[in-house]
Amino acid sequence: MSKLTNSPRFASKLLSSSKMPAFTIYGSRGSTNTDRVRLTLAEGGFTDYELVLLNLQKGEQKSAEHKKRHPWGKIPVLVSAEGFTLYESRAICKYLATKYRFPLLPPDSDIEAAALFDQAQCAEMTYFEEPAGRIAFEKFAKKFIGLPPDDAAVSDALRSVELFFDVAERLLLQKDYMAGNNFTLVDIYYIPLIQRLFACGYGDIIASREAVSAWWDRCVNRLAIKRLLAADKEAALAASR
Ligand SMILES: N[C@@H](CCC(=O)N[C@@H](CS)C(=O)NCC(=O)O)C(=O)O
Repeated sequence: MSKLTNSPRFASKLLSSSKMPAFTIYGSRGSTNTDRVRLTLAEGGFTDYELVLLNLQKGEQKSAEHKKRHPWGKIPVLVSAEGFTLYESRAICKYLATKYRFPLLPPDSDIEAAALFDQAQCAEMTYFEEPAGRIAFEKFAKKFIGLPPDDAAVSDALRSVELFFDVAERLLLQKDYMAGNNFTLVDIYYIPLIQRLFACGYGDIIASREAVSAWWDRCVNRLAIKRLLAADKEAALAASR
């Protein structure tokens, strides 16, 4: 287990300050679910937290200690200075955006906008995450555990992701972002797995669709997101040298 500061540079120095951070995020290097939370914090400009990295290959997420934080033994988990514990990346992102007032959610007073946000979040979780996650697992994660990808599973998942973005293309011709005309958490939710699609050589799924590609550019060209992604890329390169 290693403790990092929240510096935009993923590989940063050990905490030396005695001041208690507002909360700790238990995550892992290269975890798309952890990155969803890190991107939310970066967009909110929030830095008063500690990132504790668990080594998934060593099974640190299944330790009795971690299972007290996450009963299914997964990451990410947030533990506040007061001891409030929360798991599930999207629940953590929404909690953070609400508590620290990041402008990433529709106002509660706009019932229709809030419902459209929920709808967009459900679409991302139901139709996108599973096939995109399968591709990331087969083509990316399996490399690190020395297993070959299941090519049939990849082809099947690719078909589902293509179909998903055919629909998204039509929707994004009518609006700038997934939940409407404002950038929200739902747009952030897509970023880590789409990055994996690019890393696995499937970026054309995004680039070949005009409205989807324009949406993606709008998302990744946001200053805070661009900075975090660039710092992670640099850290990953340094780690591979
Ligand atoms: N739906 C959960 C998924 C959590 C999850 O599957 N995390 C992965 C890392 S990205 C994990 O902990 N894998 C290790 C394991 O399953 O043992 C979320 O959004 O937080």
